[in-house]
Amino acid sequence: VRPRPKVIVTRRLPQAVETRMAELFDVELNLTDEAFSQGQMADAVRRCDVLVPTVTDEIDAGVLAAAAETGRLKLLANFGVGVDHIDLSAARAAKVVVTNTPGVLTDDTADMVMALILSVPRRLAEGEKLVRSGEWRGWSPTGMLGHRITGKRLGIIGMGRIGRAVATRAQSFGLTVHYHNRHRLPAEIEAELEATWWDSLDAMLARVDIITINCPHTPETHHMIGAAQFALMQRQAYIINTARGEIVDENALCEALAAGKIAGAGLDVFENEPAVDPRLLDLPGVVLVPHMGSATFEGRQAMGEKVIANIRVWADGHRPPDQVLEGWA
Ligand code: 8YV
Repeated sequence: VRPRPKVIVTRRLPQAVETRMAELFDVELNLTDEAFSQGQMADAVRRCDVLVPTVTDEIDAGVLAAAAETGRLKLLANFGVGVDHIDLSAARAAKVVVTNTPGVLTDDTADMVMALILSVPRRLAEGEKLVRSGEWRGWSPTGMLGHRITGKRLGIIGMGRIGRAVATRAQSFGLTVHYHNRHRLPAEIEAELEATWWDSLDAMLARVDIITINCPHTPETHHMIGAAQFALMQRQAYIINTARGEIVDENALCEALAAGKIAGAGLDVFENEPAVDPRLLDLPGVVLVPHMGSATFEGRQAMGEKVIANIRVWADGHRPPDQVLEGWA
């Protein structure tokens, strides 16, 4: 009988997930739900076979060096699809396998993109504030006018699972779909999504009305949208980011919004979470939500089940289904 792997979970997970983990593994939970300090993290990775981190844990070369002192850590079973907080090449060098949770948060994140696409041009947050403040003086023919969604051009950056789920939703809202992706989609998928591919990101940015970022944060996509890109966008353009804050130069975004270079932004993610550039708080045309794209009961449960499945397959000596292959191939 194989010993049960020692699994350390850095944050609280849905109750049913924690219960199942306790049945299957020798699990240690962080009951405080406070992110580990550097010292706690170094201690944890020396003592476990499997670490279950989240986006709030920085698993850098230093953490992996601490793990290497005992050589016990073998699997980073990330709770989340994005793995930009993990140094993949250091993990690879240390022979630590990394897994993530793709697929199960696609629809929820795409729904959040649509919520922001609908909220920003239609000024939902401003309207809500008006009602709550008691300052609403009643309906007026010219009150609270926003911009129509139907017929606008949507530019999707990153046409993976989430980008495609956004495209499907966007079609039913009458948006025309444009996309920029490293690789062009197969013709039949392009036809199904009625999507136009742009080889040049800059060329697409200059032509679309709403931009949504749905790519991972990597060294290549870091600050992919900065001052030069905002300068290309239309004054009536809106930008939506549910991916990672670091893909956008937040300072350049604030400057572009303040200077009226673009019309607005819908942000679920920020460059220095949980800190938000204070300039964003005072700008009209901006809707801000706290990194909640995958925050549904169903989604977080499914993410936990994926983490468990990855650990079980790995513990059985097989390649886990969601092994992150970047840096491994
Ligand atoms: C989570 C996410 O909120 O999966 C991701 O990459 O951003 C979200 O699902 C969180 O990052 C989980 O670690």
